Amino acid sequence: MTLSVDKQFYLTESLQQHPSAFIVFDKDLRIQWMNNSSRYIFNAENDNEIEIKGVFNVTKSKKLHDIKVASSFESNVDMKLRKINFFLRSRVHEVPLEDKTSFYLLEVLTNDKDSLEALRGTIACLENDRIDLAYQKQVDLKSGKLIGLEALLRMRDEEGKIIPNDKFIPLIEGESLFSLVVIASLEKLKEAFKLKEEFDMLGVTIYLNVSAHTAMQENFTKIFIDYVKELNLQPGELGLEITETAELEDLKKAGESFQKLKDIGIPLAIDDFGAGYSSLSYLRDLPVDSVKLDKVFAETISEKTTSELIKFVVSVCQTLSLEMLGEGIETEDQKEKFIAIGCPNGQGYLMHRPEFIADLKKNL
Ligand code: G
Ligand code: MN
Repeated sequence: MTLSVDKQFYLTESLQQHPSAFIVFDKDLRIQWMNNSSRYIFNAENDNEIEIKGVFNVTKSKKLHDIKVASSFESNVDMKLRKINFFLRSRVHEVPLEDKTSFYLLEVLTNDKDSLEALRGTIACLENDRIDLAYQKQVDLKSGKLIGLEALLRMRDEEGKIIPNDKFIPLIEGESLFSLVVIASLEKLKEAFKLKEEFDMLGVTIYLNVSAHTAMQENFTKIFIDYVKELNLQPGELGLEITETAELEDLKKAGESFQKLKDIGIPLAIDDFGAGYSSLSYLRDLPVDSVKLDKVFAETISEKTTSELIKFVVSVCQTLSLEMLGEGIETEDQKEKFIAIGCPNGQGYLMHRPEFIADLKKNL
């Protein structure tokens, strides 16, 4: 099939109002046209705010120009949007023209409305410095001693209101854009390490949440290795909580990435254990140091089934030499029950509500 120049015009015109984001570029990767949806996501008035720096065929991991492309292929497109660089999962369609040239139609793969909204919202937060962290204490339940701080991502909308994490994160996890959120978080996290020096919090681990999906991204481990070096962090000072909101296909590969992190002294905790996708196979395939029991268990700890399940996890952790922490502890009664069952550590509103750095500083 070839397309005459006027038909090319009609094709692009018909995509103008399409809900998916489309960008047209030529063989030299010059952007020629974007539809309204693209302009919306990237908040771009002008085509020159976006650059396509490379197009990588996902299946063959080759550059567009190295191979004879099929008429449509899945691709990672290396993009620059104003000042930020990221890869975007896309489908690229090659459309041959009558004059034997082609043009290329990039279709952003996250194309349901919520995903596009998440993409747009995240880009806006990144560009406008609307990414912050709140901190919640983790304690030894018996003594109350501070053992860790969990840094919780807090993104804000244009009006400064907190965007609920489940609105964006599950939808952009695994996108390279999410690595930029991690980088922005690490920048913010430096404030916590400063605090750590000021307040002599030896032995307190500061945990950041990441998804195993994010960890699968290349460069991801490098970001952390560089960070640990830059801040001269000692083993155990920075930890990661591995959260999962989607099924992970290649746990083994994730495990290999995580091993590299462990090797530089970053302890790993399985987050929300026992709920959603955070399953027993995580304990088998990921080199973890601790287990954080999902808060549903705290909620129903008075029920026999729940307390038996917690006992089971306590025993698994003991056998595998893993630390264990109960999440979502809101009452004295829940806390006492966790202690009685043998869960050593805890976190929850009873002990501490998440606070931004300035307030945390006052309460240390
Ligand atoms: O997935 P993860 O466990 O990282 O999520 C932690 C979230 O749970 C945070 O957003 C935090 O504000 C919230 N949280 C922390 N402690 C409690 C608690 O005691 N009860 C409830 N309902 N939520 C909590
Ligand atoms: Mn967590």
